[in-house]
Amino acid sequence: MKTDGAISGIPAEPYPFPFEPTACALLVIDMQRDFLEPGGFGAALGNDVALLRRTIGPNVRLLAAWRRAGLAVFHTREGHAPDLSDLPPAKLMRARGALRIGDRGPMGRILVRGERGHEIIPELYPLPGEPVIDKPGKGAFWATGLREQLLARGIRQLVVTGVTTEVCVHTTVREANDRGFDCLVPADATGSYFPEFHAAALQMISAQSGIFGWVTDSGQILAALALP
Ligand code: TIU
Repeated sequence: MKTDGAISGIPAEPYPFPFEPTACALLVIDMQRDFLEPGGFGAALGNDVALLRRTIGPNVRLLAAWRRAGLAVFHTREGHAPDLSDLPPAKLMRARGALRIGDRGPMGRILVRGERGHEIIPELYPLPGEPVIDKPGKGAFWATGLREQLLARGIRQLVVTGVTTEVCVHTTVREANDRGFDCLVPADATGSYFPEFHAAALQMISAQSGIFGWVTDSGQILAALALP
């Protein structure tokens, strides 16, 4: 990984990330059964969930380090009210495979709050006190109040992990960037059903001098957190 010795921070593309731990939240995007386990929304769209499961280990390690350091952790879940009143017809009509949002599958109704498939996977289950942002869209800032919650805690930087790289992670990073947050994305803690989209999405973040943010690996962030 290329680093610029003149700038201190976490080694990243396109240059080191100026990490300020107490102003930096870990934002774990949509690590839900519906995306990572068989029988959920991802699988219903025809995807192989195994492609996302390699992100679990890096997220477990990052989350543990973040908690140990006493830093801010936010989780998100994509999903809808049981009456689907927050589901735009356009989203319902386009995301259709074997099952549609709201249909009953092996883990309950697809992408509906309160159902088993909507839950965050047990490996990454939120601790009491860690905010869980329920979002009806792909981005974590739309219709959620996330920006206000981050600002209230003095957060200016985000380490954004989770799934999928080119959909909810990317949309969130773009939204955060426009709202003035610096985003660092660890490549191994994000994943896609389409490896080529994963690679391209990460390149899009760091290209053009970091047009949307920085890209690194979880190991670099763990090393930074281990420093005294
Ligand atoms: N969380 C998230 O990325 N939602 C998606 O629908 N992703 C897909 O890749 N389909």
